[in-house]
Amino acid sequence: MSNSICYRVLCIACLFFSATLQAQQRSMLSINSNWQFHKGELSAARAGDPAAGWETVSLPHTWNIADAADDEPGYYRGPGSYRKTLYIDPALKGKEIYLHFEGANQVTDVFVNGHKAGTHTGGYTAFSFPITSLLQWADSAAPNELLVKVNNAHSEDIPPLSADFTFYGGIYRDVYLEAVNRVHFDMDNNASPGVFIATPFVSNAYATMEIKGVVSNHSAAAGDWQLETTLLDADDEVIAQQQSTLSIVAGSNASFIQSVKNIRHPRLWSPGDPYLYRVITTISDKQTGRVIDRLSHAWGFRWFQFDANRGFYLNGQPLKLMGTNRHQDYKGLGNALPDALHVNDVRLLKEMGANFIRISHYPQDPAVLEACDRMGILASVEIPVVNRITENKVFAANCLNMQREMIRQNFNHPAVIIWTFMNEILLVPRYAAGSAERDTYYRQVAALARQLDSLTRQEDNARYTMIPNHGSFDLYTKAGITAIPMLVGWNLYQGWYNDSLPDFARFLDRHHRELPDKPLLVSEYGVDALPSLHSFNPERFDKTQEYANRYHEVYEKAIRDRPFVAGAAIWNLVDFNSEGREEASPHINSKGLLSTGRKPKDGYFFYQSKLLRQPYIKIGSSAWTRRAGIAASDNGLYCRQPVTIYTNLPAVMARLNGKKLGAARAIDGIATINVPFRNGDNILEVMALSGRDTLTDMTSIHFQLIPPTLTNQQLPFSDLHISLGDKRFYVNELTGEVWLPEQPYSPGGWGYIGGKPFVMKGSTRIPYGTGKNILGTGLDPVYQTQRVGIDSFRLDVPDGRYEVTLHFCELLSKKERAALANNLDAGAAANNHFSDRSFDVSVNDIPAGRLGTTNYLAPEQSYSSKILVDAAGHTGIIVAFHALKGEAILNGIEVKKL
Ligand code: GCB
Ligand code: CA
Repeated sequence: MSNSICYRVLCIACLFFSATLQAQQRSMLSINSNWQFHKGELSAARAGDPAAGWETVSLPHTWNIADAADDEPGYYRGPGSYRKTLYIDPALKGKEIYLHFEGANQVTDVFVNGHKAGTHTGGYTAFSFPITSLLQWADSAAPNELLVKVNNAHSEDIPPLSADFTFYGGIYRDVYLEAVNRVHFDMDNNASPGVFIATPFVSNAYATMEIKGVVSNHSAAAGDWQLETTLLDADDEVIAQQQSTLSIVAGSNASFIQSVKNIRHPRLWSPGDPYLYRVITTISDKQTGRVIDRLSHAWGFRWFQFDANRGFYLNGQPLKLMGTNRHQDYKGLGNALPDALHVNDVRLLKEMGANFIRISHYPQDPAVLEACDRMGILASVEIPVVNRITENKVFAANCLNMQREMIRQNFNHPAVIIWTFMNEILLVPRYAAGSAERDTYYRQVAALARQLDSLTRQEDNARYTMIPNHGSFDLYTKAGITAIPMLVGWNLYQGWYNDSLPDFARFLDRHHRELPDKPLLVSEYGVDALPSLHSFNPERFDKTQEYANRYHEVYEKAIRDRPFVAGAAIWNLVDFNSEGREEASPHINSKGLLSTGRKPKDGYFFYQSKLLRQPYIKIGSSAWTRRAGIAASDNGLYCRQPVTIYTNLPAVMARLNGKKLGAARAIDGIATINVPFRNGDNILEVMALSGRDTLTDMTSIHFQLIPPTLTNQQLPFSDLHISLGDKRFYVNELTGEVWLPEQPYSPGGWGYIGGKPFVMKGSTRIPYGTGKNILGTGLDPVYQTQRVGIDSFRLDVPDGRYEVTLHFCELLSKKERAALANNLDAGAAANNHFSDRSFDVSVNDIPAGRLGTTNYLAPEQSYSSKILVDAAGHTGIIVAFHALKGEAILNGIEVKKL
């Protein structure tokens, strides 16, 4: 009998035993259904009373879905209570019962039958409390009252203190009831599995494995137990086995180490072949052989190394780590996602061709790392110490505790290669610049960083440590922060928040020159992109898809060209909620490659074409299927606009409505075709040859073609939407209407007369308009830009009846207006943008309101008005402005023929 057959027999025997004895081992039952939730201080009323503010909910749950997305500044941060009646199966009598929470934000108190079971601090790590002694037992399932108080109020003692994301409150991950025998693997170690797998040596030829853990004997008697570790391959063949005996006195713990030596020719785990073995560890009764506890973990054999000159190596091969960061929230769900959506994100990352994820800025649902193990994505995980610290012992203890929890809870994931802590920790420092307190503060930050780093190395000597800094090289090197971790991460936004695009590469080279021994990762780089905003002359901070594309092209190349850059993680895989953000998309940080509902933007396709090994072709701006533009001439009824095609093949050919358009060479993965769009639907097909195969993609783009002369007979006027003070096209995703950038009036056509675009004085961000959240509208980009000092707006439309909608918004807050009024120098006063205003508007001589800062134009509040007018006598539509005080303004205009 060959060895493998022998093992098979053994295995079948195991299966037989495990089937009959399953009930005696541990059980883990989710208890997500049928909770009662009350927002606010605990109400005295019994759960189930809607009048007292109790509602029935299921977990995962958060109480901030609505208020994190609405226009009221802020969101509820305070207490919330959950109650549930637990019916404990009488079959569990004699077992030890634990409640296991995968995560609740951020301080949680758990009570069972009125008695405190425990408190947990921190919103992103798991916790588990023994509740056996608090339970009531009966012969039928006995009711037990569970009360969970959660509080997401700000605390100076708990990280994160400040960060660019929303701290959704609630029990937002799964909760389990666990039952174990009195003798079991340690259940009281930071909600970890109590057993830790390491592979001290791995090579192609052989590997060693070490299992460390603790067995608890909570029974009344001392005894001997058999401990066994079995390594199975993916076909359930036993590869190795290790046994030992453990004697433990009653009521105590015993630690153990099992070493499996000489695992021959392990099949290595890698992104290309994420091969998983299974490690099964059991405790059995020495006399009867009965299995009393059993843990099962997937494990992959791999070895890795970071080098300051040559980058990252996996299993002896160079591998550039390319991937993204990831936040855990989702459109309409806040942070309360079902597991499947977490897994879906990892799949989307994998399908992009990525091999790396920075799980930022906090540990996430266990489903994420499980998916990374399975799909072959290398990972960094971190605790949420972001922007600043508090200089006290409690804060430090909370940081250290979170780091320990994170490491122990996630230790058994082969995907993890980096433990991270402290994101951009000098971004929001305390005390005045240059003060002695500031210096002391910096020293305290460095001291805490050293504590976290050494704790991490003690806990796990096989992974690397990393601190990601913001792009202030001198600040971090002088504060000693770059010297502490094994890897330095930089979050770089040159060409976005600061400097220009080429400064990114300069920064990387500077690190390599000045810190030649420190391996470097670009732990973040990214750019806001709204698939609804487009420009053919993109500018920094205009939020257009096109500027974002340029940014990614420059960054990707700089990273690719530098072998010393071990890896890079785009900020972010997904758009995410950051309640305090005012943007073209309020409350959303739109640097994701996918929208909050996981629709891909161009960046996603761009990286697919760069990272996927198989031939690839994709038409860019897939969401830009509604376009508009002005025809070349009144006879040439088409409008040429560029369309980007992502491909890793040398050239593409295109067809429009079945007719050949010609070919374009792909330069560094991108081919651009100038498409002569006709009015209406345009079917665009692109193809590229890959050996004998032809790859294709196609799309249908609806084009609203506007003739230069609005009375053009061939293209009768229907409607126009124009954003004043704007250089971008904006697609209203709800209605499909396309807003055009403004243009000056020319006879026969349309446009403004007089004035200039609004510019936010002193802003380093968008070069025109503002990024503020405009209240009372979903058309923020239209309202955020404005023409100031406008005399009139004319459209030489044919005679007929029209609906004209005018959009206005005062773009400065009261405070800004006051500040500017006080500081006005002679020059500024002359072109007085910022004084109070009052002006009359009329449309074809019909009064359309006296508007001003004392009536409808409240700061940052949208105001729009619709008016019906007739155009007659071939004079079209004239919207006239007459300023009484300050300057007249207009933010947007829509004209529809009735
Ligand atoms: C960063 C932060 C991240 C922000 C990001 C941004 O550097 O680490 O939390 O969300 O920049 O978009 O500004
Ligand atoms: Ca506008």
